[in-house]
Order: sequence, then structure tokens, then C-alpha cells
Amino acid sequence: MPDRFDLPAGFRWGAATAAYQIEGAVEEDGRGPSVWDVFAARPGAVRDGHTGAVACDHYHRYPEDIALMKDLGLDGYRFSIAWPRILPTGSGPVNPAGLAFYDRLVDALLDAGIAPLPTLFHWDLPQGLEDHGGWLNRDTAYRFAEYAAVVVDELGDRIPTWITLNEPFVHTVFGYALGTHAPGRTLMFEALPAAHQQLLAHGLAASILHDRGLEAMLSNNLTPVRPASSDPADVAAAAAYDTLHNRLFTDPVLLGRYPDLSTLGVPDDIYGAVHPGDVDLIHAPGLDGLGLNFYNPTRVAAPTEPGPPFTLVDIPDVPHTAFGWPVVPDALRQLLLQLRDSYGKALPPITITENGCSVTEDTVPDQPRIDFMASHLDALAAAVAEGIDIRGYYTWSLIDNYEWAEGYSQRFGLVHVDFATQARTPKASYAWYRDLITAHRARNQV
Ligand code: IFM
Repeated sequence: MPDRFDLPAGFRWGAATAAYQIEGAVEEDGRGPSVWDVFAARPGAVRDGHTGAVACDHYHRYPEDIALMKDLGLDGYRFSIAWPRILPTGSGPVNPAGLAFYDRLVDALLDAGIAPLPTLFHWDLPQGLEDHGGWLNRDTAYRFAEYAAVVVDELGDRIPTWITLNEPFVHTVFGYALGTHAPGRTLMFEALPAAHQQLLAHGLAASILHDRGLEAMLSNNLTPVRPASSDPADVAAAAAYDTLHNRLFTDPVLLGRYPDLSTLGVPDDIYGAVHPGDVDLIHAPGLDGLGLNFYNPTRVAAPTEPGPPFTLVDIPDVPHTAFGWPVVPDALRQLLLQLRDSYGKALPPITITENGCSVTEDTVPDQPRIDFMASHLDALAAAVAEGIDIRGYYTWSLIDNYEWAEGYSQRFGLVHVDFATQARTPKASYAWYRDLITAHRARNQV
């Protein structure tokens, strides 16, 4: 395959997963319950009552999965560490068996020549902390810092770069505002202290990483927001949604201040959650890299009924994924340019830490996924040509896995998983990605 994607020589090719979505073994080796174990057991919470109890059984099958990664030629693998494996109730005594699993995983990755890129929190909060309010309790940020120190002291000798949090927007809004994800709270805007507390946790953990000479990244799911029309009401609604989805999670980290939240009707101190000095704790450590998870742009109109000051509307006349998400690859390029315009010199190098699509009934032929990845890599190369510093691309996901409230119905993997037998079968996209990586290496002689 010719290397049509003009990306820099040191560009890092990767794939991503997350603990609860692949590991299974939820009661093994001393792991404590997470909010997702509890939420998924609630009748009606997850499609078809699916849980992550077994998932891809990666906890036992990680050698096979690393062999697939090696064959694929990955430079890096993004995974997450399950907090309840390390500290089963969220704080207190460390569970050595939990740490030992990640020791084995990291060593096996390094043996395979694959750089581990861990995320410290990808939504599986220990239920013991949720019982005390979860991310609505400021204390959780400090418990996260303790957990981060334990993990980093164990694995930091082998891993230079860490992601603190995955998608605090999605965790806050789906988990605490709308209740469609764990922990299932329906607080609407009063959920936003959970956002602040996660950002505080990020800042505290970033300082811990820097104190040990390691790099800190944060992975946000960002979306370019388009008004449905040029009507000033739609334009104002789009600005409000942009504040909620994007700026609330990026401005404090990169600029050291929260955006004006009055358009959301949220007080400046986020219902008393923001204490003096917090924003400094979030901003001062600095960010060594921004992890960008990109799936789709968002079209926004003025609200038609009382409630949030915006309505999300579909984007017509574009293809949609099995999930119903609009496919607009150039929106990735536009988002990257917008980030540069908004943050200028404060914008650190970017790594795409997730990008991919679900194809519901796919097995091995998965041309829509190849088309999705190819078109987004074209957009990425265009952004690089316009001067944006992009260091790597981690596709979501290496293997089909547990797609949260959708259970196992949405398949995002380059590798098909038969959840009855756990058989792994590489899809057409796997071969395509392997050839792309090989061609990029050949062209750059690395
Ligand atoms: O599966 C999720 C992942 O956990 C976080 N980012 C989006 C993916 C697809 O929905």
C-alpha cells in the first residue's frame, strides 16, 4: 500500500482500549467493585443487561492481545488502569495482585516493542468512593492523587508519559447529569461539580507525574460545534454548548481560568465546588500533551422547550455510523485549527488518543471502518500540513469490546471478538492498518 498519509517521520501509530471494556475478571485477585459493576447490574440500565464481568477476558488473554498488537506493528498501546484493582475500595491498603497484573502487562508490551500509554481513570470509579458521593465529593480528587502516586511509583520506571483522565465531559454529563452511564445520577447542570473535581484530580496527578520527571496528558472528547443556522438564537445556543462540551474542560487546564458559565446559568464557582487556588492547581502543572478523542462534530439549535439553553440536532446529508454518529472527517481538521486559534502558544502537542467507528453487524469485512479511518487520517495530514503539531494516532479500538450503555451491540474493533468463545479474528481494517503502518515506516526508514 502506498503511504498516502503525509504524516511526520516520528508519528506514533497506536490503538486504544479501557479496563472495564475489555478486562473482565471483575471479582478476581482482590479487585473491588466499580460504579460500572453496580450500574450494569441495575435492570434496564444497559442494553440487553450486558455487563463487563467477562468482556474480552483480556485479564487472562492479554498475551494473545499483545501478539495481535505486535503483528499489527503498533508503536504504542493506550489502555487504562482499573482503580478498583489497585485500591479495592478507592483508598486504603494497596492490592498487590492488582498492581502485579499491570506489571505483567507493561513488561509484555515492552518485550513486544510497544510503548504503553496508560490512562489512570477511564470511568470505573471504585464503588467505595461513589458511596461517599463519587466525583461530587471533593475528597475523591485527593483519593485519585493517592492512587496515581501508587501506580506511578510502581510503573513509572518503564512509562514516561501518562494520561490522567479519559473524557471528563462524557463521564460528567452521561454519568452525573443525564444518568445514562454509571453512576446513573440525573443532576443536569448541578452535575458540574463532578467536572471540577475531576479537573482538580487531573491537576494533582499531573504534579505527581512532574515531580517524578514524567509527562502528563489529559484526553478530552472535543467536538467542533456548528449552529444549525445563522439565526442569532442558534448561534448563541451553539456558543453555550461549546462552553459546556469543550471549553469547560480545556480552558482551566490550558489557560488557567474557567470560561464564562453564565450562558449555561451556572454560577462562576460551579455551585461552590471551586475553592480559591483550585484553578492554579489545575493549570500550574502544565500539560505535556493534549489527548484528543474525536468522533464527530455537533450541530446545535436554540432550545424549543424549557431546560438546557441548547438542543442537539442531527447533521443531514452525511453518512452516519451504526451508532448514528455523523461522519464528517474534515471536522477533525477544523477542530484542530480551532484549537490553535483558541489556545495559541498554550496548546501543547496533540495526540489523537481515540478515533474510530462502530459497525454493528461487522465481522471480518469492515470497509466502512477503513473508509472512516482513511478519511480522518487525510484530515489529520491536512492539519499537519497547516502547521499543527500532532504526534500520534490511536484508533478506537484494538478489539470489539463493552460499549458501556450499549453493551456488546456496538463493535469498534479492528479485531472481531466472538463473545461466546472469546475467539479473536482480525478484520479487513486490521490488515489495512498494518499495511499503512508498514508503508509509513518504509517511507520514513524507521
Ligand atoms: O468506547 C468509548 C470509550 O470508552 C470512550 N470514548 C468513546 C468510545 C466510543 O463510544
